[in-house]
Amino acid sequence: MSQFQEVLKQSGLHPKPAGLVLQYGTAGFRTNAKQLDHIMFRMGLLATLRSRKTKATIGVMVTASHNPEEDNGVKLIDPMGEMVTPTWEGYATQLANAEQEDLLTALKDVIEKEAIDMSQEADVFVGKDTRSSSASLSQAVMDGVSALGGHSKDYGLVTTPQLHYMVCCQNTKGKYGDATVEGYYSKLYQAFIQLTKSVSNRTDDQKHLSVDGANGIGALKVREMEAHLKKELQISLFNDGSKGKLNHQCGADFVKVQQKPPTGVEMNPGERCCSFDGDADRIVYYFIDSEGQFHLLDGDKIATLISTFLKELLTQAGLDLKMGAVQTAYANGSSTRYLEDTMQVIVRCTKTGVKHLHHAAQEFDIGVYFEANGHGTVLFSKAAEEIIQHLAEDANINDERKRAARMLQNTINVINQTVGDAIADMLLIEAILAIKGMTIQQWDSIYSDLPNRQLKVKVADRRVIDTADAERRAVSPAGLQDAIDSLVKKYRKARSFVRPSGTEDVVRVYAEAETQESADDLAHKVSLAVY
Ligand code: NG1
Ligand code: ZN
Repeated sequence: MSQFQEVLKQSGLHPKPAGLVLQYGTAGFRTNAKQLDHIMFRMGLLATLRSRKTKATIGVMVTASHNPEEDNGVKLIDPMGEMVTPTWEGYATQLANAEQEDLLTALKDVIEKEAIDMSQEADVFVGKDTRSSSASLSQAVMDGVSALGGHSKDYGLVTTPQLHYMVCCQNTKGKYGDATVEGYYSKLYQAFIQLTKSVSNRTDDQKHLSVDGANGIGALKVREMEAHLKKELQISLFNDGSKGKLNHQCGADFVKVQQKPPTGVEMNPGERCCSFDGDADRIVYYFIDSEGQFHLLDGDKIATLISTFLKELLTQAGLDLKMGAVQTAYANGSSTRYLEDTMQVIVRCTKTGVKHLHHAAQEFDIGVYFEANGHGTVLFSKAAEEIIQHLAEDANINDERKRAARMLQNTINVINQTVGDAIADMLLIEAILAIKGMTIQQWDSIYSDLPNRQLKVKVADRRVIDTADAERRAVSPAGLQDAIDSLVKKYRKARSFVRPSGTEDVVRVYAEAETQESADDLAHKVSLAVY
């Protein structure tokens, strides 16, 4: 039977509901799991084509991250672990929306446009999160791969960043690490142990961290990782999935947006806590102080901590490498000011969505990128990695320079350069706090966040809002930006913007101002202007 006949036959088992239209958004397709079976099958087809085109292994991750348990989603991962290109996002949308009888035509269209050699081998790595729908949906992806004659490897339950890591390892022939879950842990924990080994006299309190696993995949993976950490990090795991519902009243998104602790976590004053999201690519830290007040240390605070650490190491190592930080419009104004004015770090602002930040970060020797919501990582250019490695191996330099170069090397190894990774970021942050002998309170007090508020507004069609200047200004509908500007003028130290979400059918409103009351009030008034 020809490949196309097989596709036709198999696609009948994964039929598309007539008329259903979905869009490949900021994080792939994401919606109620019941609408996704045909999408998964078709993404299996597309990943197979992408693999043939790139002559490399492609990843397909089944997850809806921080969305509710009832939702699911799918995202393609390109050869170096990065997101697929905009052209292929377009193909994804075309394939997803072709009615059943038009599927082959849509498929052949991609093959023709991209001049794909169908005799080429195709390899697809598949991973899934803990949602109840993920098992059958990831099977649908694999059905799509095999229908088109590709090979799939099922990694089963993995975090999103673990699958990115596997794809990168496979395509760099092991240079990035072993493409196994064990290889991932061993790379990370060895770097963590190296980073922390010179820190003496750490008390049990300093080694202790409470982790909110969002009742998801991150919880399972933290458990697996823990055994390797040789008590250098002692984790109390909450929301491990044994009782609660995925992302419900817990997880990084809940904590960041609600600005309050998750349920299910026992918190004592001054203790470090962190929350992962549903696929463990985001992390935020927090604590309550002795007065019971909640303090959030989000992606911006994480970026600041990491940038400070790296800058100090570069100085100690005597290296003149260009370091930059990349943020989005959601970054707290105080963090941008601190990075630019106090730290003298170059800051770039991009549109929301990891691919934009990742891309901008690649322009530096060392690019630290974080979304305020806790998704982020550090990228080192190949040249920077080589310079650091040479220095670490140079017999003619003093101990301080050598120590700094080795720390930079271990930072490269502990961080997941393919994508934001809650586990990798957690290990780096814990190592930095240990090395600097810093408490979470001291970290928090590096700068004070401007009070802020994020709201969602349901509108008939969110696409009527068009933005410019890295989403900081609305260019349509006419008059909206003027309305926002005149509202902002009424508050001190205020800033506000609106943009259509790429993952939910809502418009997001962000406001910050000198007081929480002002930020809340401004966000509310801007929401009314959006209607
Ligand atoms: P949208 O729904 O486009 O705002 C959200 C996050 C993004 C990104 C994606 C993917 C905010 C304000 N937005 O996108 O930063 O993480 O989800 O998960 O946090
Ligand atoms: Zn996520």
